[in-house]
Amino acid sequence: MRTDFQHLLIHQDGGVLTITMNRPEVLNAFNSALIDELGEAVEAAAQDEAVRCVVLTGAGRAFGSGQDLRSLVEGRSSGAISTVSEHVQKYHRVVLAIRNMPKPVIAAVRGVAAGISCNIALACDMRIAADDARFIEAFARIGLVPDGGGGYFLPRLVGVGKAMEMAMLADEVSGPEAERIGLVNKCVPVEEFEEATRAFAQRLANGPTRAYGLIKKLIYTSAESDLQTSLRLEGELQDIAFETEDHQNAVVAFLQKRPPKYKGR
Ligand code: T3D
Repeated sequence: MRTDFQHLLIHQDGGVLTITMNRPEVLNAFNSALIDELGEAVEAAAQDEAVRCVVLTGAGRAFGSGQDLRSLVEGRSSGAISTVSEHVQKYHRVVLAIRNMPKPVIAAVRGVAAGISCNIALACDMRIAADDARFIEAFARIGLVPDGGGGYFLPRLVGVGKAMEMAMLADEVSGPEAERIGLVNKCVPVEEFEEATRAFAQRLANGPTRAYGLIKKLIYTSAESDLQTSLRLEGELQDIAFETEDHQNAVVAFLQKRPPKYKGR
């Protein structure tokens, strides 16, 4: 995949691809170029077999401060943004690319994750936060509703009552509180954040990638379906997993009393 983006840093270490949103002077707020580049990079990562886990993070002291409000105002007055629902579709491309990618995507959040940046973190499969993280559903502060899938992800992660509170009051949720309410998978001291993220991502990148893709499909589809449908799907997906090299080798490894080594196929 290409690496010469204007507002993204791309780094590959083994099977881990780290995508860093890089506009630190505005806490990685999204202008149109950043949204488009992120959509392109996530889609390319999905196609790249050398990538077995994606980490999405922000440069500097923040994950992201949401939509760049200066460019929103400019886009509105120049006519570049005609309807906001049309503009929001650019974010939908990113959200759908993350969810449809057949491998794990982790958001690594230090500092603030506000507005659409918060919701893009929620679209990821898992989240690791530093203890200086600040999650803010900032939309209501400027009289908007959560977009980028916030109305979908929030109640599923933290329950309806907490989702209402976060969306309406738009108060900050700290990293430790985010872990307590299930908004993030784990929160670590800021000085351990980089190493903890690296270890978490490396572990996933060394796992059975095909099975992980099938697990994503099973869990996300099951959240929307009845038990009968989910049981049927798990059978179909298990047929696929059963034929993978990783499954067959892992069973042999177990019987030979040695740890498995997954190749992602
Ligand atoms: O277009 C559409 O499709 C509509 C969809 C909208 C989706 C959304 O994301 S709505 C929510 C938009 N975001 C916000 O409302 C958050 C605005 N920012 C803040 O409230 C605060 O900056 C933070 C709470 C995020 C962080 O506060 P703090 O004190 O840590 O930092 P700061 O000093 O406020 O910000 C540092 C700089 O970043 C500052 O610039 P300066 O003064 O150093 O030149 C600030 O203006 C800039 N900045 C921060 N957020 C944004 C921003 N510039 C443009 N847009 C931002 N969103």
